[in-house]
Amino acid sequence: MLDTDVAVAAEAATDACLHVHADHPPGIQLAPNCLSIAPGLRSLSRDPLIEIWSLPGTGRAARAGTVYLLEHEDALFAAWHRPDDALEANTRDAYRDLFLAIQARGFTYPIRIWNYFSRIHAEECGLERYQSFCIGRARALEELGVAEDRMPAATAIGTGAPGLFVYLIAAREPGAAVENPRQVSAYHYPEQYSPESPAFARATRIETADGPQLLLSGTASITGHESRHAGDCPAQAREILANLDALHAAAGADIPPPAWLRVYLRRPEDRPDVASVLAEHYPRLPPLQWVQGDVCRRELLVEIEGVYARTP
Ligand code: 3EB
Repeated sequence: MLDTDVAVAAEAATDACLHVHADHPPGIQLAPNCLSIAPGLRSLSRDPLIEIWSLPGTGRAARAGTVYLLEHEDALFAAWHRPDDALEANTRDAYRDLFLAIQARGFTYPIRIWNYFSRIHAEECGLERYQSFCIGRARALEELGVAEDRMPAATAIGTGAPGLFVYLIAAREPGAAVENPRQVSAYHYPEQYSPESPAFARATRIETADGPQLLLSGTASITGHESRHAGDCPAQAREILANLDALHAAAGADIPPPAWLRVYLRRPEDRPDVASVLAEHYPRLPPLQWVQGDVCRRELLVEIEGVYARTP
């Protein structure tokens, strides 16, 4: 069982946990049964503990150089951070180090990956840093022999914290990659967005003891491969919801409704408009969480990710 939540009041201290904190000094901490990551995000909600993944029972904490691990019988949490800003080289190192670490422990398949780095639109070696990130990731996957269409759901968001954070959840069996019929697969984007295409699935479907779950990638106002509704945040939010509904349909009728959604806003002042769009769309609004973050294309103002899972 893989339990997910945006925040809970109290969880049993006996569970192996992956915690993500906003508003904390950026870094990674490894306690005996908990891997805590503060990737430099700014929360627009009150609770700075923005994400919890838990597995019943104990996990084994280990550190191998820049890789922090919490290994449980059923899953492996892994995180990587380097505060310097050479993004292409850092990304290549992060993916190589993380994939070798999970493979060595028998958790060969990442089912969800998060990437956060600073100055996402700044130039580095003649490219926008998001493109440097895509190149570093592609090079590492090439070296590792991992095909881009084998990759899981992911997030890549610009923050204010220097350096690069990558963390993931890995399993012994692969999840099922789900693509969105309204969008070109990211790994087939034309070259105009990046010399090396982004390697991620639109969502990962996993089977748990509590039933199937759908782990959504960060989803933006893109159809085909093009950004839609430049500058119009509410219209972008509506396009995203159409994308989420299409993904839900593609993933299977047995997938439950969203257990929670996280909204990344480039401009915090867009929150009331986006909140209205969400409230109109969902008959029962899932728990929402609001975070400041820069989406990888300048014209995109909002991105949404989350988990579809049965809730108690
Ligand atoms: C997009 O659909 C928006 O490069 O890992 C979303 C999620 C985006 C993950 C990534 C990029 C990534 O292209 C951007």
